[in-house]
Amino acid sequence: TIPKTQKAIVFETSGGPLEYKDVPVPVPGDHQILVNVKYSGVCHSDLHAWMGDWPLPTKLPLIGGHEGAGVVVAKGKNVTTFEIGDYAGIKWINQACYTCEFCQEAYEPNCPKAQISGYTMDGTFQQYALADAVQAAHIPQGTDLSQVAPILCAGVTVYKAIKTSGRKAGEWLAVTGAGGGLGSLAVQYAKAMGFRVLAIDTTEEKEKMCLELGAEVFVDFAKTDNLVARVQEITGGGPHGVINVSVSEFAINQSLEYVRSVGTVVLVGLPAGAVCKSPIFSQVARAITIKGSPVGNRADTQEALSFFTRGLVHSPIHVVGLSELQKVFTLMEEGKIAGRYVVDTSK
Ligand code: 8ID
Ligand code: ZN
Repeated sequence: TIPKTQKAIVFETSGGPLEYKDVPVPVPGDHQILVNVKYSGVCHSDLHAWMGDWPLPTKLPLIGGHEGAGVVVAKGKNVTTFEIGDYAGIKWINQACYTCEFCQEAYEPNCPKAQISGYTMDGTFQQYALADAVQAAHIPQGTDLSQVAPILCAGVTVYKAIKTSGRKAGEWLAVTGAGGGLGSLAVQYAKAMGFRVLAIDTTEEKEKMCLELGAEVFVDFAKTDNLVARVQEITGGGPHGVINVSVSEFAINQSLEYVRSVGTVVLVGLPAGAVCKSPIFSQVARAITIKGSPVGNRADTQEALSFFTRGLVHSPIHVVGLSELQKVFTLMEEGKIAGRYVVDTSK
């Protein structure tokens, strides 16, 4: 039986108090499933949403979260692709229109009518959350729901970003922010896809983790005087591609300098108010490509999940109760998280 009320983390104003309290359990619309969220990853985008630091307003009051893994407990009358008891994943893109020019070409993250979990609608920092049945991810029975949660945003996003780079197996791929949530998965997807991975981040804990996850080299940005020269030296002229998942304008602009000629820089991390400033002479003469990459579509999601299900990537997670979300945001703000925090909604 589905309860009438449930626990959630709610904020009324941007950056305002995160209240752990009872809220009503939502009722699914005709096209929606109601998911009993067991675990939700905590993405740095949730911190941006709470702070309200992007030029896109959130719904207020808001229940954040967009890496939710759980069990379908109810569904609307038009839903034919999920049954009660199925495992489902709630992603950043909760719903799209499927008719605009972008949806027609499967660029659902660019749909102007897309609904975003934990941003334009309530997300997964609650025990029961809604998802559009077309957009919700199908997760195989028997999957560890705490482990799979980060794949639903971090995994999909970095897998898509690596594909977007258009780079080939055997080439060097640098990852800035390699020790964080997206980065720790980017290192593994890149390795599984045949790249030589150069991980950039700081602290010995993140260095150890990145090397264990398959990075060939780790460069500590806080301990390296001339990072551009060091990265070019290690890679014999610069990495062929860079996946920027750091929350640092400085790191992103630096990647334009050390990337190899004819290389590709992919922008994923979204530091507030940041500008990517590419010197035109250098970009033209060195034939550098710069691409932006927002999450992924349904096919990217199922592909990214398949890498996980086959054991090619795993999530380096720390599990805490949903009630401790504030603590997780504080650690994230301080750059102290190696891997990903996942909240257990039952605590
Ligand atoms: O669809 C998208 N484009 C998308 C999807 C999901 C997340 C974008 N994001 C964005 C988030 O909003 C956030 O801005 O990607 C960024 C990273 O998210 P995350 O991985 O969840 O954040 P994290 O776990 O805090 O990791 C960030 C890492 O960057 C490192 C930190 O040490 C941390 O490990 N870092 C920083 I800050 N400065 C650095 C620097 N100069 C750096 N690493 C290398 N060089
Ligand atoms: Zn995210």
